[in-house]
Amino acid sequence: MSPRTVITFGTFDVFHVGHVRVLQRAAELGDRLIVGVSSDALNLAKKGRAPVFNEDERLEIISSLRVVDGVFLEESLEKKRDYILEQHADVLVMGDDWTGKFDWVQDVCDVVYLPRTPSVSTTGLIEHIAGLS
Ligand code: C2G
Repeated sequence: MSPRTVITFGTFDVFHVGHVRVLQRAAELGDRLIVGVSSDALNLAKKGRAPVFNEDERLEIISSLRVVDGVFLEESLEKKRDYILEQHADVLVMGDDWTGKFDWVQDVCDVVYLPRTPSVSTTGLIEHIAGLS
């Protein structure tokens, strides 16, 4: 049987334990894990602010993880199906803040939403460090 490829996407800015856990749990669903890291431009469009760490730094961080087998730059949410086909992915994994949002790729792969780790977020960390919370 051919290896089962898992794909997931995210900005992974100000890398934290919620990111580690979703990547570990995604990796457990298959034999290899490929991660699409959101470009700086996509993050700006999605969240209205530039990431703290730029896309090259975030790609470097994610590709250094033991559970990650490959990375690429995600430039558009609408290209999700193209990325899945290019990477020969069998299953798309996303955190449950995205529940239902990517069901439209179910014609090309399985789609799994995993529960988010509570009480930690990039936005919360930025506000904490900035002294706002
Ligand atoms: N995550 C999590 N628990 C947290 C925070 C994040 O499980 N406490 C998960 C998210 O659900 C997501 C991944 O970590 O699956 C990356 O989170 P973000 O960097 O916030 O990703 P996002 O900017 O939402 O980008 O194509 C979709 C996007 O690229 C997702």
